[in-house]
Amino acid sequence: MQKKNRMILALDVTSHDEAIRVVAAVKDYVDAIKINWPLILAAGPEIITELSRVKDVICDMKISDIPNTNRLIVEQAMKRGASAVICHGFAGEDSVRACVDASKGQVFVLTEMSHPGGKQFTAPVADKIAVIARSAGARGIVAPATRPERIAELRKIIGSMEIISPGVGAQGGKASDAIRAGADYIIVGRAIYEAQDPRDAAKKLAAEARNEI
Ligand code: O7E
Repeated sequence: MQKKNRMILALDVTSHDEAIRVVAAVKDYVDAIKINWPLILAAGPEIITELSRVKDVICDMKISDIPNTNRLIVEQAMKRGASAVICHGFAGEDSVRACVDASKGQVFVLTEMSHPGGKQFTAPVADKIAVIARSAGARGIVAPATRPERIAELRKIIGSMEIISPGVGAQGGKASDAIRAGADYIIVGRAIYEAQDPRDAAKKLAAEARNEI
């Protein structure tokens, strides 16, 4: 993933053709595409391979199982062309390590979730999860753009590992705040793919993210 636009597209659309249309419109303004269950279930896992021909694909299955099952999931995603995967940290360090091993380090570990409910269970343990991500050898963490002060705190724990940050736009976070707090990339979904002009929306958000280096 080339750090050019500092933005990752969250492609949570539920049709193959819509996914391809959105990607064609915004590909110049995003550095990677994150796909989650809605698109994988709607379009089939072949969509990973198809999109990987256009951009780096991050498979966001929020993997959170025992180590052996995690390994099997990650192997399938990587085999189909994923550049990285996202796992939860609450299943424990051995489960995170299984993802790290199966992806050769290309894992982002989810720490504190961006939605209001993220404060209930993920926030109190987010610092510990960041420590696990670091000691397991993950590539980076996921931290909330809706609480930029938490991005800054988590940055102190993980040092130079990467931070990717969802919650910009539809969830109320601001691209420039997240980048200024220490995020390497923002993750944006609805504010782009539900916009009247997705290309223009992506262009503006990428400009905001880039200008806050
Ligand atoms: O709100 P949107 O439409 O911009 O979409 C945000 C995307 O980020 C969506 O795919 C959602 O599943 C994801 N996300 C969060 O919104 N909050 C989190 O705490 C974590 C994620 C996530 O993607 O985790 C892995 C990056």
